[in-house]
Amino acid sequence: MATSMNVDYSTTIPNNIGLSEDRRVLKALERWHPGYLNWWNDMGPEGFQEKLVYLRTAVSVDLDGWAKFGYVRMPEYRWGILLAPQEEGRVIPCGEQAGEPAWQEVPGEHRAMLRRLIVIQGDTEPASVEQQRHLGKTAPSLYDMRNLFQVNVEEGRHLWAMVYLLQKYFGRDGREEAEELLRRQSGHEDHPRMLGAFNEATPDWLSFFMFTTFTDRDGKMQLEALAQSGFDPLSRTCRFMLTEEAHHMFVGATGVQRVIKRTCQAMKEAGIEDPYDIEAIRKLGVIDLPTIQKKCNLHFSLSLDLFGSEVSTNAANAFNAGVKGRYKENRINDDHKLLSDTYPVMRLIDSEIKLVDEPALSALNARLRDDYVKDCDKGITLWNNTIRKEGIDFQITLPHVGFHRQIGEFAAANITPCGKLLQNGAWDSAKDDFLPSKADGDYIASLMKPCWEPGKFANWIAPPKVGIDNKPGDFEYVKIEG
Ligand code: BYC
Repeated sequence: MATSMNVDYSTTIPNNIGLSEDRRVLKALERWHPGYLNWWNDMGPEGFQEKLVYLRTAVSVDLDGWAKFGYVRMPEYRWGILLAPQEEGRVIPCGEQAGEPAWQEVPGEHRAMLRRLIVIQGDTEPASVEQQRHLGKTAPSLYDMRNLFQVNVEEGRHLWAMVYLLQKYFGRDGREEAEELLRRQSGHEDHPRMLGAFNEATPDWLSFFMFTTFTDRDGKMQLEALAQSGFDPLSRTCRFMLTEEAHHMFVGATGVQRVIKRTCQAMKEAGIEDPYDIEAIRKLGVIDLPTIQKKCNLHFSLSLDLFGSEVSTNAANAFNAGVKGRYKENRINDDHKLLSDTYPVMRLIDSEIKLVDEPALSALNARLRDDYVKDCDKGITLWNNTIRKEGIDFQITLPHVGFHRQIGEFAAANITPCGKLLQNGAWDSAKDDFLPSKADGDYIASLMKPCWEPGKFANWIAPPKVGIDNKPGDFEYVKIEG
């Protein structure tokens, strides 16, 4: 049975973990706080730190009514540490020790592995804020600007969540790692962020929507896997983070959907039927569907790299140790040990892509990635339904998993979105058909002009169906003046 926990707002750091009684951790977090605020001011949303933004803040971990809405200046956001309630009798869900009581403290033998996973997870959160910091200036509406900032402050809270685990459970090296999380920077030459996709630029709003569709969804899958950890504080932390994550993917999937809708509507108004008549469509000031497909190809492939190698001893060890489970581990009906099972993995053998049975333990990254691809299909269906409803003959598709990869089985190969292997020369000349070219980027950049009048939207994006917190269409989500 789950026990509920109230959130204490009396300390500088709101929490439901009894921080006021845990002086050591409270002190450590209070020491880290000014550095975090410096980081937020230097690397967080550029140009809007003093503005009032209509944000939701987590005030409880009860699924009904866990957030309250109100105007906040972002540096004054109450970044809290919130864990899902402890489940009595929870057990380690997988691996050698499956069925034993979940750990409430870090088991010595798994300390290094846990620390690494927590640091990697923590590193992605501030990275995304850094990647998106310049987007406010070109927001296509106050509604979108507010959603961007909501995502940003929550990624900040997710950093707090990981830093809490490091400070509470990893002593001195945890404190050092917490400092490093503020020191690394997305795209920095000397101290970049840890994973590839978090060092890429997010140059425009379509990229932001694709990122929140695809990369945040990797976040969801990784958090789901860590929510299955036998280390209970990590599991509880990730379970609450997942509540917030859902909104981020909503922002992404509906953002792209609204871009698509506006394009289709503009095409119809102008009597253009051919979605490949790019020149004519761009003259309407909207983003043509083939370019949207290229952006989808790019962000999907970058996000697939975040699953690591398809066949991985790191992944096998983490599962075997009980520190990272599979997606929905607790609902899978098997022995949760996988010692003699196999799993079919797509591999490149003698220049052919084949499904090969691999030991299931080593194939866990591939399995999580397969679950991710299925989950991505939901977003794609939403987009294609919109295109169909608008009566345009076009479909967005997910590219082949081997397309444009930097990590794992397909890193050395050139594979088209349809799954055809190309030689280097052929790839070089075909690349711009698959991925956004410089000209595509320049065109999208030319559309990125601010549109900040309440209730107004830039020409290239349709308004949302409903407002945030049921607010009316002309609600002032960000108070730009004053
Ligand atoms: N880039 O056995 P391998 C999110 C390294 S997103 C650079 O293939 P493993 C969010 C790997 O570190 C979710 N390096 O993979 C979204 C290792 O190096 P070392 C973030 C990479 O370890 C939006 C070597 O290659 N959370 O939350 O099984 C906004 C061999 O590793 C990459 C997590 O990722 C890469 N892409 O799996 C905000 C969860 N891939 O140690 C937030 C925690 C691999 O040998 N992380 N390498 O030097 C993990 O579970 C795993 O570490 C990984 C990699 C899935 C990342």
